[in-house]
Amino acid sequence: MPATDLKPWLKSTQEQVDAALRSFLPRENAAPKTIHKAMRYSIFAGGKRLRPVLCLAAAEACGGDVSEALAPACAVEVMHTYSLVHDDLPCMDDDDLRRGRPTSHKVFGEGMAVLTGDALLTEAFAILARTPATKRYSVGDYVREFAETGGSRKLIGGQVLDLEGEGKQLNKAQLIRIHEAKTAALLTCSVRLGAMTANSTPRKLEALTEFGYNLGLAFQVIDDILDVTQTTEMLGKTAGKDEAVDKSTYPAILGLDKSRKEAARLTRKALKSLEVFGKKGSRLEQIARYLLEREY
Ligand code: GRG
Repeated sequence: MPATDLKPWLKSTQEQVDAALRSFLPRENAAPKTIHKAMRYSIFAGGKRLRPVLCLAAAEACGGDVSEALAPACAVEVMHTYSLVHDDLPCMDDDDLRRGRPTSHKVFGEGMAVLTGDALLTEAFAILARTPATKRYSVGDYVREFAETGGSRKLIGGQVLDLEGEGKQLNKAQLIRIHEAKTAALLTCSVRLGAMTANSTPRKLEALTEFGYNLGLAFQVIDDILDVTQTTEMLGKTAGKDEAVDKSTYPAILGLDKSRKEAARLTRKALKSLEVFGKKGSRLEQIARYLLEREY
């Protein structure tokens, strides 16, 4: 599949996901209006929809009907958005901007932003529960997979390690533990849920687990690199200067050059686990290559 196919496919898939999100989420004028407005404000703030795209591409790789994977694709995006809303709170990262717009707590106030995150996480489960069961996987299997990803051993656990590591110089192993939990876990869950809707064999599910893990780590390394290169670009400095480098990032620990090599190595590992899918895995392959080359 030529790489030029990816952009139009990404655009139409993102539109399909947005339309599904609009229909699954409570309407903006449903009472009480403020919370529904706040939920939609963060969901429709211009995210890349990477997790839903991965979920749908994984269903395709396993020979499934992509429409059956729309509910989990939306559920992972809604869980992701909840984590961003809470991560931006004054008691966490205290960020003013997200997806290029003022953060939820800046627009709606801190209390409402806490509730917005809570409501998004809860609605994510309601959306997930719409997923049709298959011969191998029940709705209970989807729910367990999803709950474990959002729980204290993955997303929340990663945030705990992040909070505890604040201001400290972390080593590479500690950094990987945070990124496994904060980033790789939800990417892995996205591809696994997509595969489960396609009644994936255990072997293919395992291959996608490997893929999601390595892609997730690669994505985070690339994100860290972009943070440094874009910040230095913005400040008109030479990329790699120490003052632009946060202590607990890959570039801070490995340097920019080694971080780029690490991202390429992890992407190669991810691509290797797609071999079992033959041509059907080419969409996932394109996405992995695209992420490695992305500039935003
Ligand atoms: C439960 C508060 C709480 C946190 C859990 C996932 C997480 C831990 C926090 C979210 C913040 C964060 C920086 C996560 C790392 C993963 C990452 C690079 C997120 C950004 O994902 P993109 O680039 O964002 O896909 P868009 O906006 O495109 O969806």
